[in-house]
Amino acid sequence: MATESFVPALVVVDMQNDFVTGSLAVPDATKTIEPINFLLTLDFKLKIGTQDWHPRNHVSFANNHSGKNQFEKTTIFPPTKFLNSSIHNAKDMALEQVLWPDHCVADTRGAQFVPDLDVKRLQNIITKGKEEGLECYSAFCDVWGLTRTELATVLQNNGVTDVFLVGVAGDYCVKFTAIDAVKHGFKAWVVKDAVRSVSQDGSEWHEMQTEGVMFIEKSEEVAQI
Ligand code: VGL
Ligand code: ZN
Repeated sequence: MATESFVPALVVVDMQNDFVTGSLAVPDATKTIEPINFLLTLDFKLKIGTQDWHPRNHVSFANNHSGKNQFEKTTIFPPTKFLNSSIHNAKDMALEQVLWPDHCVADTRGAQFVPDLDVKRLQNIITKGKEEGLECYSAFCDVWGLTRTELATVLQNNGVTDVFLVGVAGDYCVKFTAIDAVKHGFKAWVVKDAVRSVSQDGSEWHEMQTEGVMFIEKSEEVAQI
C-alpha cells in the first residue's frame, strides 16, 4: 500500500520593514517574529521568503491616483500589454483596489526584511508586485492571474505536498497566497500565532476556510506534525 507522502515547505510572507514597523505597519506584526524564527529552526524541505517589491509608480499607491486618499478604494483594469486579445476583454476585468500608502519600494529600506528575522535560514526569496500596473497579493500570481512568479515551480520541483504560511498581512498576501496554494493542489496550513492582519474583523479566516485552507493555532504545534 502506498504511504501518503508529506513534504512540507514554510512560506514566510512579506516580513518587510514597511509592513512591520513602517509606512503600512500591520497591528502587532512584531509579535510574529518570534514564532516565525522558531518555525525557521524546524525541518522543512524548503523555507521560502516573499517580498512585496514595487516600482514607485505602482498602481496600488494612493499617491499615484490624483484626488484619492490612502485606504480609499478605486476600480482598476489590467494593462493591455498583458492581455491576449482573443481571450481577454479589459473592460470585463474590473477589480476593486485598495489604495495603499507607498510601501515596499524596490531596493529601499522599507522593502528589506525586518532586522530580527532569521533570514539566513531562507533558501529562496520570491519578489512580487514588480509591474507598475499589476497588483500582486498572492506570491503565486497577480490579481488577474496574467503573470506568475516562480513559487509554484519551486514547490513542485521539490515535491512539496504541504505549504505552511506565516507573516503579513493575514487578510491580503497571506490569505491570497494560501488560497492559491490550495488551487495549485497543495495542502495549505496557516499558522495563526505567526500571522497578523490589517483589519481586525477576522473575516479572512472564514474566507480561507471556505477555500480549503487549514489552520494551526500555535507555531509550537507545527513541531509535532
Ligand atoms: C500587502 C497590502 C499591499 C501584503 C501587500 O503583503 O499583505 N498588503 N501590498
Ligand atoms: Zn503591496
